[in-house]
Amino acid sequence: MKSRILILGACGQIGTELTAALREKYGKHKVVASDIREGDADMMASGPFEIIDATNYEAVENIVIHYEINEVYLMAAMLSATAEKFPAKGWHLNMTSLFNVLNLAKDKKIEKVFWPSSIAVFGPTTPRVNTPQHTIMEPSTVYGISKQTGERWCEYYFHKYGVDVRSIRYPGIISWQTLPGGGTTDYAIDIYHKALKHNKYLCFLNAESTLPMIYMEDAIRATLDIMAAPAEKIKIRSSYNLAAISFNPEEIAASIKKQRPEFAIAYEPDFRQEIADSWPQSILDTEAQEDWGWKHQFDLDAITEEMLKNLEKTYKK
Ligand code: AKB
Repeated sequence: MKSRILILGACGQIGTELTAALREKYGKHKVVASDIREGDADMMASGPFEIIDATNYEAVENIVIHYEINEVYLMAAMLSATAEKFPAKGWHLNMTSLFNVLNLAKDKKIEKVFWPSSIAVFGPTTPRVNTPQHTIMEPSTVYGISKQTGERWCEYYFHKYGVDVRSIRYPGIISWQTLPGGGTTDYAIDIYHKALKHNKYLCFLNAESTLPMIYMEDAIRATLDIMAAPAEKIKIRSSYNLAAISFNPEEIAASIKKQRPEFAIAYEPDFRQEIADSWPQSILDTEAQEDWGWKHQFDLDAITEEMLKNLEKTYKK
């Protein structure tokens, strides 16, 4: 029986830690990592790795056949801020890679797909506080439009072709191992780096920009849990709301100041402010809790402690 996993976009922020977690859970030879460039030394040494462009159907299909892959995690994507600068490239990467994977599953070349959606599927007309699973969705960013369209296609492939596709609407993800690239929520990682390096941070969002966020360890656990759940438990085949915590730049700065009283924050909002203003401030995730038992563990102060402790070690190396 085929029983191998392929991660497309394994060298990105989520892909790096997801690869490590899947290799830990299933064994290193069961998990093939891939990206358009080589990963760091840990990634390359810890199991099979292939250079693949996720938008190239034949390249992905060849790897699926060669390694007898049955599960694909499609983590390659262009995030909100970068996709505003390169709309056509963002659309191409985010949609073509998804169709490639959905079509492999439709043709029974793979059995299960994980595809990440985002809080970016919501827009300025969505209720911003306690945003429910089912609500108005009129995204105003290229990234959000691609994620909302992707959700529709996932649901369509499930209903029409029986594709076992599972998805989460990730909030902003906070992690110390790999830097994010091109997102609007990236400030919530950069702030910890700058706190350690300079004791001050110039934030590209204003003080009141409350957004839903999650610690990487929680996000990885949610991803493993939704993929391990029995198929009948996954009742939503577009994408699940996933909540953890919500905070604004002033609140994260206050959390850092508890450990580093001399830390200072200033604000200089740029084009990303408009993106943040179009997204929810907090999310309701009743369906994820009820269907597959989701519950977050890390609150803001626990995240701050983990981030400062781990980044400090990294900078001392
Ligand atoms: C971004 O900021 O673009 C991402 C996201 C919320 O999906 N982190």
